[in-house]
Amino acid sequence: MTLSEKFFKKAQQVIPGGVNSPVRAFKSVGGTPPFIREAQGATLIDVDGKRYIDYVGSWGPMIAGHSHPHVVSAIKNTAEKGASFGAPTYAEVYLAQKIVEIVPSMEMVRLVNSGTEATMSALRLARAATKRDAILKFDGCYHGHADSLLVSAGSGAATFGVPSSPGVTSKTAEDTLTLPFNDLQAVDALFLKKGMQIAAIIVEPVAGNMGCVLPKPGFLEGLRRICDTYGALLIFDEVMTGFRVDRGGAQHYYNIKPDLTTLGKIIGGGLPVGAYGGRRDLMEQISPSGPVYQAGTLSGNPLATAAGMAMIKIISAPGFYETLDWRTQRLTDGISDVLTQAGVPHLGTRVGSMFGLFFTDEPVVENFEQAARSNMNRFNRWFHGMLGEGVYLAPSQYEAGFLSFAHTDSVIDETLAAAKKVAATLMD
Ligand code: HOZ
Repeated sequence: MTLSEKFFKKAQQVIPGGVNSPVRAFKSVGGTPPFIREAQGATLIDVDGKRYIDYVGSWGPMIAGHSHPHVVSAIKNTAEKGASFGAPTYAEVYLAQKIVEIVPSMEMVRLVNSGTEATMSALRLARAATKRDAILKFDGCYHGHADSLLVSAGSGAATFGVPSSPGVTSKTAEDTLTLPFNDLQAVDALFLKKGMQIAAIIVEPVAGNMGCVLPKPGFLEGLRRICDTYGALLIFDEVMTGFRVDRGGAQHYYNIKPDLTTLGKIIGGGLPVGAYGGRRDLMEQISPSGPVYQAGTLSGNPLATAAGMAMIKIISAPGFYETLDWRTQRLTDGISDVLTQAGVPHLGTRVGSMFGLFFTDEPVVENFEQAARSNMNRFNRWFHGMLGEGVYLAPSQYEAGFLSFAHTDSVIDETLAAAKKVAATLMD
């Protein structure tokens, strides 16, 4: 029995499913998740001493690679001066200022502790500002685990076949309208009927929780137009895409201005963080400047803020995103080549350093239904094959992959050599 197996067995006695976030349990792919001992650069090392090239990157935050020395020293230096005060610090202002400077639509920002907190707070604000109850989300998009967002959700909810969770009251679910991602006609038709009841459209501008699914040309622009026509707010959930697909996020990449944006992951440098922000007239409705209540003891936590600031400095180096972009292109092209050579039907997707791979015959994957039609069995064999070769991919077809700056050419070569071996076994 490996140490990971021992730990997993013990964990299941005291933690539901043995994990603190469902997808980590490997339930859909089977087997035991490696328990991680440490990580450096592009590499994870598990408790049994096995090394993996990591394409999960803590599900997005580790864009500079694990244990980047600048992030580590920012955390160390800050910890020596106190971990939390529950009182304002200047570092929060500095981070907020940086975010507002970099993300085109954000005039003000409130720091919170997770992406879930960010999305649920943004929705509360949208409802308060528009005095409407309903929201529209898209099937397979995941916006955290707040009640109103656990309807037709992606990520773990889709992976485990419970996209609409028990425990969410039917009254709450009623206010969450859902449509297929990328179906602008359906959005137009819904707004024609119910437009004046809808407070907001919330969308992952690049969906990263049903695999990586790109917006069709015109889709995001169409959402903007519809929101403007009906006085609804457009919320971009950029927890995953923010500072990832581009320094200014998907909104900069696609040149669309949402009313509100949610962030997380990279802006905490690997520590727990979230943020929501946008138009000043909206954000000024947040307590204590306005009546919409939202609070948190650890919000703007000094350690998370310091790690986030260090991370933003690293990613602001000239050429950072260009380098990530071509390295990711090299990786995804390389994987596609070896799968094609082995006769494995597949479809690769990518924006910046975020990527996906569907084992499918279909020429495009534009929504959850198409993503769900891909060959899960083949994905599982791919996943375990790669893991066996020392490449750690997300353990679900419904997740995206992430590359970091530490994934150098030689790391990518190593990955492609593993992919070639595994691809050769997939059609047996
Ligand atoms: N739902 C997260 C990714 N989309 C997984 C988070 C985790 O397990 O850490």
